[in-house]
Amino acid sequence: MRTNAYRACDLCEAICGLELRFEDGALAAIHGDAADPFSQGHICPKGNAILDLETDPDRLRVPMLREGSAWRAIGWDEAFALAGSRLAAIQQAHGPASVAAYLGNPNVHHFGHIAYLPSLLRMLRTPNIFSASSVDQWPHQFACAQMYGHQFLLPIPDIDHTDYFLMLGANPMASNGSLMTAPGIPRRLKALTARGKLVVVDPRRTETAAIASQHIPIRPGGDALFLVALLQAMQQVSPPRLDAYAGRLAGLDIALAAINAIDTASLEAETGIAMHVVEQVAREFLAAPHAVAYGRMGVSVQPWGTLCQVLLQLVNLVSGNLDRVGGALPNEPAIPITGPGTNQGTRGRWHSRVRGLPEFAGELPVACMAEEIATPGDGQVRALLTCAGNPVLSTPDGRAVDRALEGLEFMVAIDIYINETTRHADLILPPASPLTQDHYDSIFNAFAVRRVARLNRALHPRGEDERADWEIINGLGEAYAASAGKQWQPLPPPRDLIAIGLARGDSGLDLAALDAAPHGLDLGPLRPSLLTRLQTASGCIECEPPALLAELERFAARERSDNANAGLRLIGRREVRSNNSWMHNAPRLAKGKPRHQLLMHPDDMTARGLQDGGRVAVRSRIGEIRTEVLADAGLMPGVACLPHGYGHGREGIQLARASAVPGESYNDLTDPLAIEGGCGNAALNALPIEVEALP
Ligand SMILES: Nc1nc2c(c(=O)[nH]1)N[C@H]1C(S)=C(S)[C@@H](COP(=O)(O)OP(=O)(O)OC[C@H]3O[C@@H](n4cnc5c(=O)[nH]c(N)nc54)[C@H](O)[C@@H]3O)O[C@H]1N2
Ligand SMILES: Nc1nc2c(c(=O)[nH]1)N[C@H]1C(S)=C(S)[C@@H](COP(=O)(O)OP(=O)(O)OC[C@H]3O[C@@H](n4cnc5c(=O)[nH]c(N)nc54)[C@H](O)[C@@H]3O)O[C@H]1N2
Ligand code: SF4
Ligand SMILES: [Mo]
Repeated sequence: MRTNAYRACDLCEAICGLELRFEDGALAAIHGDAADPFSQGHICPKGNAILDLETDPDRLRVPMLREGSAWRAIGWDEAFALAGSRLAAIQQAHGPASVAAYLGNPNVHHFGHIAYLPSLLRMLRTPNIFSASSVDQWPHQFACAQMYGHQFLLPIPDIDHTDYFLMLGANPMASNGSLMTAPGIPRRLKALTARGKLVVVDPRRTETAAIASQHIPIRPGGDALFLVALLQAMQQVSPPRLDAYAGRLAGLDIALAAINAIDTASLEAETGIAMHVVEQVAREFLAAPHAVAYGRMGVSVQPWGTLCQVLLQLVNLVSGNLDRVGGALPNEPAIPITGPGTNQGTRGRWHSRVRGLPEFAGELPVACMAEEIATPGDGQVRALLTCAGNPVLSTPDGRAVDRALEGLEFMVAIDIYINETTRHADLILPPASPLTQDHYDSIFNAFAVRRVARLNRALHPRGEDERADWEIINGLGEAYAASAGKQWQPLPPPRDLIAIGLARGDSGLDLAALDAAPHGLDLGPLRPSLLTRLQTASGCIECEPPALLAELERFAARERSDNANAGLRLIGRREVRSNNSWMHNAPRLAKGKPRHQLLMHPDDMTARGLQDGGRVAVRSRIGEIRTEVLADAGLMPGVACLPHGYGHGREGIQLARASAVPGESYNDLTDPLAIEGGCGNAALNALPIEVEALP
């Protein structure tokens, strides 16, 4: 018997609606859901790979206990009791800070993780909480926290209504969009380039740059200077257009004066971009009926991440496109993530023990996690909880993270695989398939380019010996509380928490309304709401946030490197068929030609005597990896490009398919000391490297 079921894909931020066909109860095929008003049938190869995830023989279903290098299945009660008592005992002996937590990217994609973890983490009372956010979007959140008073008052580019889209350091044709949930990026960008102009600023001619109206190659790390020059040029064309913000701006004059004081004479030498190109962008941006500037990974995980994100907000502001249709404006999600009782984006309430890095939003920068584990002394981290994270492949100096994890007294991982990170765990607690769980996308609906809502209902019950993600957190919470002499209030199932979340909002939606719309609901386009929702103490947009002047000062004193002779800089890339570090075990994605290679400009290869396809050693201050190099004339000379998330050759991982995928880890090269100055986000891109031919 055939049945169809509908659910949003939870693998990336695009939240495409899927039609899942079951035959005799077994998942048989997946298509894009044409009736989803938001995604309109869009699906990418990863959406189809859910078929592989569901049947993956390496996927764990029951708790696994490590004994030496062997793994043994154990019961859930035994597993919870062991984890709870070990974490509590270590804290009793060494204090609350001795237990740390690392939360990875998929947490944000599962209601059963994201809505439940905070209670558990609060009970642990540890300052040592780390996540993938500090190798990702922290500067974006930090800029918004400082300027608008909330880390999630995050203006989203109104991709469907803008006429001029200035895009820095993002490749949505491969990533499907980020902090811009927009399923069907190809369709949306095609409409944009037909209606107006897409300008991509990127060191590589990416898949997105290739379809853009204009590609402006930029030297990695050059964006801050480019944006300073752009803001200066915009003021030459027109005075700031501020009518819409009357009475609601603080410090703009000071900010612009500081920006205007920056010397841009070295623009072309440092960025590779000529001043007349900047002037052209300034004119066109201001002439367009609606325009928006947006920057993602390429500008956040580099040395000037926060500065770039603040400058981007200012570009939208002074052109009058902030909080305006066709510009950048925050979503008003049905389940609010801003407003009273939410974390606005605290700062500096505590500092990391070893390097003294300040907390942001309740977390410390993950670039300092390994040293907190490896450095002896009072407050040393001795036990770790990871949830849906693979820091060995995803965070700076992965080999140091590897060694640090090896030295832990106890590690428990909520994860579905025995991989590069979880192989160090004493205990792995695997959640049941997400398809067995009710899910509401509380995060990506909030970053969507339209106001949308969708309840994803469980498609079948979990196996009897399996546990849902939220049940695991309850189990862990209860067992830890019992050992630590604390109280754990078990959290109700997702449907109940989703209903509570909806009731906190003002969309008027409830569970019944969502249940009645299995393909999701479209509530309309983005609307201006930022000015009425500002959460700054002044009630104004803080145009001159503390980070800006400090960062501009540091920027003015930067070491200038001349594009022409500054050596090679490494940048990353994403590719349609991979998802960070964890989907190379899916045959549908891993098949076909290898995709792990280093890309270099042919001139740079010739200068080093490198052969197309040849083996090379890539070295940074931190380490060396070996891989193959391919010529790519679409890269700026002086730039090399490597995807992250490879390196499955490490011992002891149980991923039959992924282990056979070639490629080493980008983050065996990245430098934990390379963090941007605003909030401590890792500067993974613009990494100085050397490349040498191997025999
Ligand atoms: N050099 C370089 N490094 C990068 C980046 C880069 O561009 N360049 N990108 C950074 C970015 S943006 C991110 S978000 C991070 C990601 O960093 P991480 O989140 O640490 O890494 P992932 O590869 O997403 O690993 C996800 C983990 O979750 C597990 N998992 C998958 N599904 C589930 C589930 O449903 N439940 C549970 N409990 N576990 C699950 C997987 O087995 C895997 O262990 O990487 C960062 N690292
Ligand atoms: N297929 C696929 N999709 C994904 C993911 C995946 O792993 N695979 N990961 C998901 C996650 S966790 C995230 S956070 C998003 C990220 O989504 P995006 O940010 O759109 O993705 P990236 O490919 O990292 O894009 C960064 C771009 O910045 C460029 N770049 C590097 N350095 C610089 C620089 O100094 N200046 C400028 N201007 N550009 C620079 C790179 O060439 C690259 O094109 O993607 C998500 N979607
Ligand atoms: S674009 Fe993202 S949400 Fe859509 S099918 Fe692909 S992975 Fe899933
Ligand atoms: Mo990410």
